[in-house]
Amino acid sequence: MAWRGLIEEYRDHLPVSAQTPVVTLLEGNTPLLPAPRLSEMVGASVYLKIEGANPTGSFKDRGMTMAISKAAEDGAKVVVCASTGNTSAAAAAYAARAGMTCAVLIPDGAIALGKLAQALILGAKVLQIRGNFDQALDLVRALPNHAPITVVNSINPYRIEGQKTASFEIIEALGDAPDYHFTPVGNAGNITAFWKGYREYLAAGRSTKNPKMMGFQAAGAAPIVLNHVVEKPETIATAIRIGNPASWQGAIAARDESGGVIDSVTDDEILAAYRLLATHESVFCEPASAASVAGLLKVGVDPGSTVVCALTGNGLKDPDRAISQIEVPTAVDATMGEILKELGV
Ligand code: AN7
Repeated sequence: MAWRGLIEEYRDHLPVSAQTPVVTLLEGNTPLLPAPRLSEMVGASVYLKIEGANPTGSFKDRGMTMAISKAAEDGAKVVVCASTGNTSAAAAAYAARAGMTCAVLIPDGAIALGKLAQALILGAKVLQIRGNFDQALDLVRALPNHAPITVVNSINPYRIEGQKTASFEIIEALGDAPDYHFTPVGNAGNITAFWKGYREYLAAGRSTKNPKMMGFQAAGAAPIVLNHVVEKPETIATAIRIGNPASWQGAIAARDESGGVIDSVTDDEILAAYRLLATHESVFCEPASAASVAGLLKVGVDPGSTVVCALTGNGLKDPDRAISQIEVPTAVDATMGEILKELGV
């Protein structure tokens, strides 16, 4: 049977009813791709959860189908989010599908070009604020006090509900939970949701164990690792350039309850993992996503264990970063002689 989107597929595990108008772009059901070369490097069975295969190119679609469906059920006409980019693209897409107005607040000049293009072409009202993500989120939190508007950031609990379904899919694909789950941490909704999904499937008898939750922040934006707010977060992984995560407590709980780790990786480590994923595993993800694999390469795992790394967003989101990592070819003459000379074959 054809995939019906994650609300229909996981209805029994989600806070929806027959009255909920389901707003879906058939998100979810993303590949869990074996990673043979990484597996050899770390001495374990490594799988990549390709969340960039979602309709708008990131895991945010999972939370957004829930948030917008519930907003529609409540009769909302206008939704808003603060975003480092992917949430704004997802909110714009699902709001457009539901016939709602979507407003997004993004940090001026600090989101990847593909994400800005998406939010704009999908018809969102985009406000680039002179400030960072944390300031944008503070404004968004307060907006409902001033106007009839529904916040669809992950402080909206329906977002976490949708995002937890990625863990259900992982357990179904592997036949059980993995031993370790590596994921990037920005606003920390993602690690909170993955952990909720694993716990719920264990409680439902669908798995026999929970994984250790391994979260990785960028070194210049690592408030949870440092145990204090970072006023001026900096990293090339703009998706996770966040200094005061909304789901901070959720991330701590995931770490402590699972016996896991929240650590940081440098921009150089992130970029090395980003290139390695492309050249060794044929996966072009965005830099923030590569933080999970950078984390795996940094801390390692017990030999022979089963490991899932969440690759949260598509590489095409951030074309500028990809181009900055390679040597851009110069033009050659359109003759066979030139082509053969250049190819060296
Ligand atoms: C590709 O879009 O926060 O820890 O506003 O886009 O749940 O925040 C994006 C975050 C990882 C971190 N990977 O997830 C936003 C936003 C990618 C992301 C994260 C984000 P959270």
